[in-house]
Amino acid sequence: MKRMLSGIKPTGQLTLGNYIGALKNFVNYQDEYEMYVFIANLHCITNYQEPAQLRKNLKDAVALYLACGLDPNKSVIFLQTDVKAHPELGYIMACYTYMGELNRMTQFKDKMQKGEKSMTAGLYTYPCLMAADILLYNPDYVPVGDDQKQHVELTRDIAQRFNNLYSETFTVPEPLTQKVGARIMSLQDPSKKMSKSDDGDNKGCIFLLDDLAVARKKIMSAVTDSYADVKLDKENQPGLYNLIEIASALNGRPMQDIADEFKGKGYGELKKYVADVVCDKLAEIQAKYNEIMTSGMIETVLKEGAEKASYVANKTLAKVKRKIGLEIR
Ligand code: ATP
Ligand code: LTN
Repeated sequence: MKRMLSGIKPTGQLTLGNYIGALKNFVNYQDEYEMYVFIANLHCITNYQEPAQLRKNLKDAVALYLACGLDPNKSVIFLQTDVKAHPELGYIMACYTYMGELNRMTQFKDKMQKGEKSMTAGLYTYPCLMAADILLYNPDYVPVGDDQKQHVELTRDIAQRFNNLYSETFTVPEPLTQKVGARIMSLQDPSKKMSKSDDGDNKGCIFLLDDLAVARKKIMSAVTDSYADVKLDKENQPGLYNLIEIASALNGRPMQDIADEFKGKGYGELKKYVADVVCDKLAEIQAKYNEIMTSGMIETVLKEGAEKASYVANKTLAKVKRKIGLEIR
């Protein structure tokens, strides 16, 4: 069985973008692959998080993973800080990464160009920790949204560099992105990714725990265009395209099918359809979430996950340290 690994960084509440671009796919993959999924809590603190809020976001993220269908009997689900090998290999990986490579990372460059003030060293070196997160488990595939592909490419480069320098140690992983839903856009500005952090008033971003009426309103007031003709035209009608993509990703209907059904009808009707699809999905997820939050199962899942993950991660770390010459025994 091929192995797959991915992580989510819950610096805020999980969004519909996270669900469509990441979580939903993990759930589909867990039957076919040996799945490792973790909450990247160390990655959260590259910028300041209010402690109580962070704690809540982390617990919510686990509950939502489970509510969305991730099954602890099929997947290893764990918290990054429960496996001590992550920061240790993260430091080691930083010693096999060049500053020039980190300078080229788009996510970092964008933040720099936007003139963000609190650029921490943790943010700069985070692709090294991400490489460690991945390489500790030797996965064949890393399912990610479009924006994370570059970091997985860097991970491949670091793995190859290490393998060449010593001997075959790491599996060189491949990033895996979906065709539909790899990049869900903001409902208010379809040229920008739907993101929990970029949006001042959150009108462009649907959260998995949004009140259904609020989510519906966000969709009904999504920015579209003035062509007044439902068509699949990503270039000229990106807002409409995004709405159709959201519905298609959630109910599996081909995008063209949905566009054809609403041809000649008003945008309002299409929006209502998309809102129904989204609200049905949110209702299903939220019902399970409420059950899980009161069940006490989160602690058990994380404890078992940490044990299984540590076993694999510690073996890889020991091998790496031996090869480098860090061990004297
Ligand atoms: P931010 O919203 O602050 O930009 P993020 O949501 O991208 O952060 P994560 O929560 O770590 O950061 O993302 C988890 C996964 O969800 C990643 O694989 C990411 O690519 C994917 N993802 C996030 N937003 C979207 C989106 N709008 N469309 C598709 N996938 C997304
Ligand atoms: N960097 C990712 C989260 C992340 C991750 C990983 C994803 C951290 N470690 C390992 C896949 C594999 C993000 O910001 N979305």
